[in-house]
Amino acid sequence: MRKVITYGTFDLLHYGHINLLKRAKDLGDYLVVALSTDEFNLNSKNKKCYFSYEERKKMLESIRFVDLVIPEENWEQKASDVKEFKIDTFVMGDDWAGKFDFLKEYCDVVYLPRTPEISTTQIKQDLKK
Ligand code: C2G
Repeated sequence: MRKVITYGTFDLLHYGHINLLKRAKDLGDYLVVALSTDEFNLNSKNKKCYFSYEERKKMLESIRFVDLVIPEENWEQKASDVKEFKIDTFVMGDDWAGKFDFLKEYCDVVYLPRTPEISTTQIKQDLKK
């Protein structure tokens, strides 16, 4: 069984996230999503989420090609996650291209093209208009 992992905040879940998750799942048989906790978002990513971790987790778990959601609590956990969950492929959108190449020591590393025109920031800005 080929296992894939990806990381993110996934706030205001949108079709750009879904496109990423679908392509990530297509690279294996089992998809783990490491979901940024509220504390990690606030303290380390300067993101204030609209939905709480529990609400974002529930939404991700309802996506049929997501098999497991775990918490992302810090920047340093990726290598241990890859080992602990016996991950074959690490996937991120290409806004992160090159940033996680150190993981090539443990698994394949794939950066997928982002879906253009959509982002949580854009949604928030549009709704303000
Ligand atoms: N994404 C995408 N297309 C978009 C928006 C997002 O492909 N239009 C991808 C991002 O590239 C990322 C994933 O969807 O791979 C989740 O996006 P975010 O929730 O914005 O994730 P981010 O805040 O970049 O967190 O340790 C890694 C970080 O937790 C990544």
